[in-house]
Amino acid sequence: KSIHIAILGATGAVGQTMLEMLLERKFPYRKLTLLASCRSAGKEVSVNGQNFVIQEATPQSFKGVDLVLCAAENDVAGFFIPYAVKAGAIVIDNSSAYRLDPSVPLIIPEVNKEAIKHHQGIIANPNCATIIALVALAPLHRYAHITRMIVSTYQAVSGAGIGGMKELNDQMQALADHKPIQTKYFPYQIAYNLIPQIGDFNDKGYSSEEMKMQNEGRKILNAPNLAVNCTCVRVPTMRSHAESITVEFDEPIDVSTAKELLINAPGIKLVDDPINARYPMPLESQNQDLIYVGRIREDISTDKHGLSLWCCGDQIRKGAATNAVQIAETFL
Ligand code: 11C
Repeated sequence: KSIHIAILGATGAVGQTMLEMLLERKFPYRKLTLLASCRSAGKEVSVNGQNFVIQEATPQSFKGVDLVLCAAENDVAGFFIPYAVKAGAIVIDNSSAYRLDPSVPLIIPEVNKEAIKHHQGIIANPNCATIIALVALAPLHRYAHITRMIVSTYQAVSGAGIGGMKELNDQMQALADHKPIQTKYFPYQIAYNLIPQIGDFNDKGYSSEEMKMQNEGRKILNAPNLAVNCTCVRVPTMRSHAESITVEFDEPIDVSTAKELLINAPGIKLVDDPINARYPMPLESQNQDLIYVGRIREDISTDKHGLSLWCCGDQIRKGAATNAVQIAETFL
């Protein structure tokens, strides 16, 4: 119990859930420091009857801290993390600031835990949609290498944080009350709508969220030539992302082999009984840590060893906070 942990960005959806996951998973610690901007300093957070007081993050906050779980935005993470590393802490960072830095391991424990050993103080937590896809695909990739992925995501409003969840609830209420709706976290009304933009577009017309699937996927699977085409869509679900994925392999892999591999894989719940209308759905996969996988079927549009599947996972938990705490657990 000698570890002093700090959570940077402790008031956001991911930061709060990191705290809950540390307590739920009984992570041993000596001291827990919650850091956020000066606006939140002095506020109390209560989890399972335990109260924690938020402190203002400053460059001096990391003295004596062993482990930092960072749930801050890129600019805040990029500012504070060098101070934390300099103070001797190991940082597990959920922002995208360091994910593609070659000296920073990008880790999903079920997929590439062994890469942690190369860390130099910072370990990056991947994007939530990438984590959910790769937990589902890694057991198949170990059997036959994936050469190409076509992905469409159906991403919950929690990806935009507590404000995004409130915006969906508020819009639903306003529409029910025949009142005008407000938009702040999403560019358009999200209630009863789909928005095919998450992040900014590049010159080829792909959003930053779509490019994360390619760039982070290549790094995590150690597959620099992996071909990825991704379309990311914000949908009016609360906190579980869903993904439709079609993959090509370099060798044959049939549906029953794929199911066998997935049923025995860590972090996965196979829900695949279409005759009885059983398949993964966001409402069933939220508020827990497993990635639900189903609808596994042969890709009938190709003779290149293709499979299609559908998966869902809680983006705040396994897509962010739980994955970060699992990385921390590998140091115990
Ligand atoms: C979303 N995936 O659903 C985003 C949120 O790179 O960690 C997290 C962005 C990231 O909006």
